[in-house]
Amino acid sequence: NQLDEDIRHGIERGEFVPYFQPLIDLNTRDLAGFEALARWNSPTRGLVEPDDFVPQAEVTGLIGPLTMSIMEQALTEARGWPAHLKVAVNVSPVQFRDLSFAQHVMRILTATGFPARRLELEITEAALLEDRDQVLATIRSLKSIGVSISLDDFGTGYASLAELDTLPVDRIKIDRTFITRFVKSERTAAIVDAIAMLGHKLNVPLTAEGVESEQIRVELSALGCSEAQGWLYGRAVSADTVASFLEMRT
Ligand code: G
Ligand code: G
Ligand code: MN
Ligand code: NA
Repeated sequence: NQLDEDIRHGIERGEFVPYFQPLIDLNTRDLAGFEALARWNSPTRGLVEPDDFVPQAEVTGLIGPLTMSIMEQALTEARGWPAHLKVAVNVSPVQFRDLSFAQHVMRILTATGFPARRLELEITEAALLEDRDQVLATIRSLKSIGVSISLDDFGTGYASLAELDTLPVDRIKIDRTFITRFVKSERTAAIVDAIAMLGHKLNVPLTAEGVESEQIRVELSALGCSEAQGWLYGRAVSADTVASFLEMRT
């Protein structure tokens, strides 16, 4: 189909680029790094958001090359940033089932010279549903070279709490639907409380996504959330915008 063809050619022509959304350390209130979010700079469609191409690319297998291209560009950019900043990259569940994925990541780390310990890969709970042993093997080999793994969109997926028990994740990202609602709804607040408690007990730090107000930030800090991301701090912006922002601060 046309979309598929356009995505394929778009990858070849370098139309897919990373945008970057700031991650804030809630303890120091300082910038902790950025999450890379793919954007499609299409000559015919304009600037396209992931919801309009990621699902299609997952079906056709193009998500692999697309994400690796985003990762490589993001790490190339990030090499010029201050050395304490990390980069988070979204990885599709299908990629975690690919036995060569960890090697691809290592190749990109070597090629870009970006340190593994500053790279965080975000997986969603859906990754855990199929081929669990393979997914675990991939996670283990990535962790063995120093890459960290975070569980994205937590609370909306299908992973049972029992799976969290055996899954070696370094961070949990609370889905933004909970965060945007929780100051307005006691039920949602109870759920966020429970997730915060879970993070503490499992000794896994939490990131809150979708932080849109100072009031939400205060409540999350009180709950012991260590990192935040959202429009309160900034939307995803181009690499050039990040570069000039970072230059201004130093
Ligand atoms: O920026 P936006 O909120 O539209 O991104 C929506 C979602 O799209 C992200 O949460 C992430 O799950 C997915 N996504 C963004 N960039 C990439 C990418 O490079 N690779 C993969 N596999 N998913 C991505
Ligand atoms: O990886 P993930 O699918 O969570 O990507 C983050 C998505 O969340 C992006 O599509 C981005 O546009 C969106 N987003 C980021 N910050 C906020 C926010 O503060 N509020 C809302 N409503 N959406 C946000
Ligand atoms: Mn994400
Ligand atoms: Na998310």
